[in-house]
Amino acid sequence: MLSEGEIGLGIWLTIRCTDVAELISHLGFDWVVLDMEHSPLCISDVQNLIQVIDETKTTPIVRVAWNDPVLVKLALDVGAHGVLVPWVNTKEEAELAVKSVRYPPKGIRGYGPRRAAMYGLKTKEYLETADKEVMLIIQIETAKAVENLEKILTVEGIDAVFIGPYDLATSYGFLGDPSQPQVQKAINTILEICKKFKKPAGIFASPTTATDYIKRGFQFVAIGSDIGILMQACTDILNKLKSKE
Ligand code: 3PY
Ligand code: MG
Repeated sequence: MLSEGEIGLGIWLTIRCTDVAELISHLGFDWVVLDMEHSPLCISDVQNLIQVIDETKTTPIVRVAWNDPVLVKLALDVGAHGVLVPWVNTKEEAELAVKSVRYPPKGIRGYGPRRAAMYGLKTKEYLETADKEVMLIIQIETAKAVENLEKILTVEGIDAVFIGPYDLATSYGFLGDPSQPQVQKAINTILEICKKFKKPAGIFASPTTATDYIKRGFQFVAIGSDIGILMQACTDILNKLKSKE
């Protein structure tokens, strides 16, 4: 979808429940991120959630807790179709992320594709296609990463860039507030550099900011998280009903 210039809509999954993942993936999201950086999802939760998501057309991407080959191979071995690697700030860190998702000789991914290769039923097919098909998305979410972005994007093997607006805002001195003009300026800079390098750019948004980000040229946009949208919907309903009393 991204290579054909289409827009992909996604959502963050953080709730440790297959029912929620099943419902969300049947709703028609193009992709979901199973968040292992800021949620209680552990690797067995992630495998259970991917098992239900795989019944749908939604692509399961795992955000690993850190740019670490050990965490990346675990996520891929339970069947993630791609990984989102947080806090990639330098060219060297981007090189590490690329190596983590590729088998030797291109990379350093250890061997053991358990569920990804359907427990041995599809080993040959998986090994022939994994390096090509596993998607690597790097997160750009600090001022340092913005400064280094041109160098970072010279690294071969990065499929897409994703902005973490909250960490980005925090690194510019605005804790958790991406609406600040300086942060929005940095977001535009990232978008321009991605265009120059022909890399699809994505961002974590909300139901209210998603449209604006799509208009500005983001190709894959998270409309928020399961828990955030649940909280907002319940709050809105309660406020509406209570104000009529
Ligand atoms: C951030 O905003 O920092 C993110 O990582 C989005 O999930
Ligand atoms: Mg972040």
